[in-house]
Amino acid sequence: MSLIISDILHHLHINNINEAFSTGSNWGSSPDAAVKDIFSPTDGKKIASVKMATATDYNAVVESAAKAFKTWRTIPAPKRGEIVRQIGEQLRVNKKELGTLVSYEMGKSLQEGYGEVQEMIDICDFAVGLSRQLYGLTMHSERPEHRMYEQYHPLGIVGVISAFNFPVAVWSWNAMLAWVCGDVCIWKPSEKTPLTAIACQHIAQTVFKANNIEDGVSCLVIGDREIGELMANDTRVPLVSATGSTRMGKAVSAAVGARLGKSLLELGGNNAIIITENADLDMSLIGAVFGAVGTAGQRCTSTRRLIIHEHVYEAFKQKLVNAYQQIKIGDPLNENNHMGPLIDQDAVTLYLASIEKCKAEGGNFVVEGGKLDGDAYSSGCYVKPCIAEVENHYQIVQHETFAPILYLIKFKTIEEAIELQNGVPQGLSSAIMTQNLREAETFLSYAGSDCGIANVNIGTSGAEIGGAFGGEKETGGGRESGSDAWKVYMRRQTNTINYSKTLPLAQGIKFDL
Ligand code: UN1
Repeated sequence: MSLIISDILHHLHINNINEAFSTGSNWGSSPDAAVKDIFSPTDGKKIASVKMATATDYNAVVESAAKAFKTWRTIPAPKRGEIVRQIGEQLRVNKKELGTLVSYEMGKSLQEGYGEVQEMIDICDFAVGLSRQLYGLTMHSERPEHRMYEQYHPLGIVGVISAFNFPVAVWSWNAMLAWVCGDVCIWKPSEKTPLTAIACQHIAQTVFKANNIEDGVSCLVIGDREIGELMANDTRVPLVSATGSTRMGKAVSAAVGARLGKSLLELGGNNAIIITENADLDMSLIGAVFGAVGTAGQRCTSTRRLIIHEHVYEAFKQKLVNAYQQIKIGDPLNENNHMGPLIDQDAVTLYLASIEKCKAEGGNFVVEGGKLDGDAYSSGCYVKPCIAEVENHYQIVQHETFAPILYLIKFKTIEEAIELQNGVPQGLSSAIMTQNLREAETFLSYAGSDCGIANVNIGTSGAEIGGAFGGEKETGGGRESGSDAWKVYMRRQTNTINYSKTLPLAQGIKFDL
């Protein structure tokens, strides 16, 4: 086991990574559980060997979660919020170690690793406030001496399938809200990043235990696709929240839909920034470069396309080319580097294949890509961020490649820019850079961006937790984290109460006996 990992696990009081703290929510108890070796994309070293859950393990976890739900839902929401507050405190205490682990296991820069933990802390704070709200409405009844209102009850077990790129933050968006709502959670993290999940599970479990809450409110199941399939088909799991590729989301949605369960999908993006002739180009540059190379282009909100006005096209292209020459690529734990590796060799293969496809379709690379070799890049997962001039209709441009490939597209009118921005199957995030009110408001209007997120003078990535996060079209339509996203974790009940001495029927219907 690598030194970084053993130090961090020691700090977090984790003695055995193959135990989620206590038996009730342990995923790998079957003697026939397979073991998977995990390697860091930063240095290629083996991080750990993690047990993979079997179907029997999964079943035991669901039973423990179902049992825990019966008690958890009886605890008043503000008291549940108090426990989430304590989890937030523990995340604060362990921010440095957890952020380092995220960075080492996933490969994002240390700053972004810390940012991811901060995102968890922020959603804890949000959820604590929410635990004293969870408001329903009251309505006026059409009948005399009647009262109508609605209330929200917990759903039960929430299954959370998360991706490698935000190995812990996306879980926390779901888990913290679900917990204050009175639900219990079963988390299936990406099998590419199980250690950060194990660390968070230990932190949450320590807090639940200290508050004498029975096992099963926070469950972790590390396993392969089969576990996700079991969850999607399981009628004991009323809500499945899944983050990942559109292909995966379609499969989850079909399985959950077939049993009329609820799914919350946060799938691929193909995010563009429109840079108009009225943009502040220096500001636009920071937004564009961070959006494209941050997390090595592996955010679902990463900037994949720049749609640039013809009058500023050449000038902005030159700025980009200069900026890309300054980007330092290497060990993400070294804070001098802007960009770390891709997650694994498969991702590198996909990146290289996408560059070839782009060239075959006529793409003109103004900054060349390629794999990086040499001692500093020994894991084999480091690549160069690159930029290509393309047409929006190219197949490769229509497709989300999880890598730092940035496409440049030219436009003449704002209407054309919006059409290009919307002219892809995905609809997650979008942005416009302009100091012109008309352009900004057109972009935000009903005739503007068709995405779930539309920003002005901000890049496409780095959303705050306070807003609802998600997108339209092939992005799946789900909304997580802030605003009223909590409602999906609860069931709404409409209550009408008659305190009169008669029983009048609605719609004035007469029915006398
Ligand atoms: C994701 O890539 O799945 O807006 C989530 C952002 C982050 C979350 C990204 N706050 O870029």
